[in-house]
Amino acid sequence: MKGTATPSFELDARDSVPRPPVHAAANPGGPADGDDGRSGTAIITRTKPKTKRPSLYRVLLLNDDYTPMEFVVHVVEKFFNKSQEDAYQIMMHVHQNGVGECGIFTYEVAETKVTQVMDFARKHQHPLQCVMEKK
Ligand code: TYC
Repeated sequence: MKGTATPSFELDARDSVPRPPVHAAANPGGPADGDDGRSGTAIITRTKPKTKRPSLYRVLLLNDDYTPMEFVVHVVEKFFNKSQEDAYQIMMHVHQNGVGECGIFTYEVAETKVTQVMDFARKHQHPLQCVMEKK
């Protein structure tokens, strides 16, 4: 918008800091609506802090016929911070149902988990698959 004659509205969704409105006293000769009285531009100020909840992603393990059960239990403990008992239940759920959830995370954390699990499985030459899906 800079350098054009088009009215510009500077409203940053990430800006959660409320700012005082532009008023006439700080805006000599202009009305109290943010118009600078000169170039036809205006600044809209947010009064209510606007927060956005991040999208969440399930991280899933897929069953296969070759990865040892103990290896899957270890993966779930190591990368998803589960107890041995919870990790065993998750592994058995995947073994019996074909797919199962290890945790729910924001995009970047989920992506990191998937990469860590896939790299670890490959390093140990197991075909274990880990994927993420938007909730
Ligand atoms: N089905 C595998 C076996 O019988 C065990 C297994 C469980 C593999 C979960 C992958 O995500 C998995 N050895």
